[in-house]
Amino acid sequence: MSTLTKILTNKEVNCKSIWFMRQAGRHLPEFREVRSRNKDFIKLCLNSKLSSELTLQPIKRYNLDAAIIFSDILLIPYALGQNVKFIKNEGPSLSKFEKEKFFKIDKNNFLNNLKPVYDSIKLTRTNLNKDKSLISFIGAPWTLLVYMFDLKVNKVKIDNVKYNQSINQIRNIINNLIEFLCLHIEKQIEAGADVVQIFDSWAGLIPKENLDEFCYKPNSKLVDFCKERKIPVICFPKGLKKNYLDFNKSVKPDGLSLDYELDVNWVKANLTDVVLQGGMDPKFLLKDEDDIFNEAKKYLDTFKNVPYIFNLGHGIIPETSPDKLKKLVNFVREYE
Ligand code: 1CP
Repeated sequence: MSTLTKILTNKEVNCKSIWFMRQAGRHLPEFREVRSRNKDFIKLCLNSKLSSELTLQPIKRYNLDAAIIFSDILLIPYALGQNVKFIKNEGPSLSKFEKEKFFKIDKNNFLNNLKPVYDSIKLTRTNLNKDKSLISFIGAPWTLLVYMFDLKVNKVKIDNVKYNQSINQIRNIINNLIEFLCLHIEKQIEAGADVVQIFDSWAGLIPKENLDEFCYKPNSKLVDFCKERKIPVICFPKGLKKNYLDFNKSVKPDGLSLDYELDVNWVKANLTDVVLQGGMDPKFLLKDEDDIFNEAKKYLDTFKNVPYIFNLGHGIIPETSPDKLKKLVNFVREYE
């Protein structure tokens, strides 16, 4: 059993487990090398052999306790018929959402589009040591909506979606997404993933009065789906601030990934009955070693007597030096 599974299922305390969000990707020269030869990012994600190789790159370099499959949350809108492009230095750009297409897509068609992800998981599992976890992931429905409707730009646009699309329409889209996300989770588990992480990276944009409906309930359905299959599940509802408390009470995931805005003492006092993960601001990795270690120490000391997985409060920033990250891994492993 991996250290990650031990902590998530047995709530083990003082068991060290380390992995990083976005551990595979742009901060690694070996990733940039592969990427430079593969200009189409979606195609790269759907190349089982390469995506498996990319998944294992950070394991080889840092000997982390878990690999996270190299894929993207936006493969879901892609597999549901929306065109997805990644523009250099700008991020993702999706073609206009087409309601008729979205509600018409057939399940077999959807799974067929994503088959290379499942093949990549199978391939990775055979090459990954048994004592390491293989994490699969999805984006939560709200976060997918943010990209599907291009809502990130400003808050006015979020109100637009609320009032232009009727609330009923949003409900239908979210419910349809949940069905397809469950299928995707199921196939990833069948292929050999042993932990699921749900990224609700834009949960912080949801107006308070809609949190239950757009965030807690959808996450809860996805968490229950994993629990029924006895697969540990970690949620990352980024930006919720003190609403992390209500999220934890209503969703009850096995693990809760902390973002870098949360105060560690508030977390320790309020987020109980759940395994905690992460929290440290990834920007610290751009500072001196002493600053990095002092910040890591804060998390390790505060969460010494509770089940805790070391990670960051969001993904690794592309400018991060792999040498510094390696030093952080060594520091965490050796710290008592
Ligand atoms: O241009 C490039 O080279 C592509 C960069 C890249 C990579 C390496 C993107 C584009 N996605 C990924 C892989 C990826 N995405 C992983 C792989 C495994 C790992 O963690 O190492 C994961 C888990 C994701 C998940 C993801 N994609 C999230 C959730 C996590 C988070 O960071 O909040 C989100 C929001 C996305 C969307 C996305 N994909 C890529 C970009 C540039 C973005 C947009 C981020 C934004 O809008 O700020």
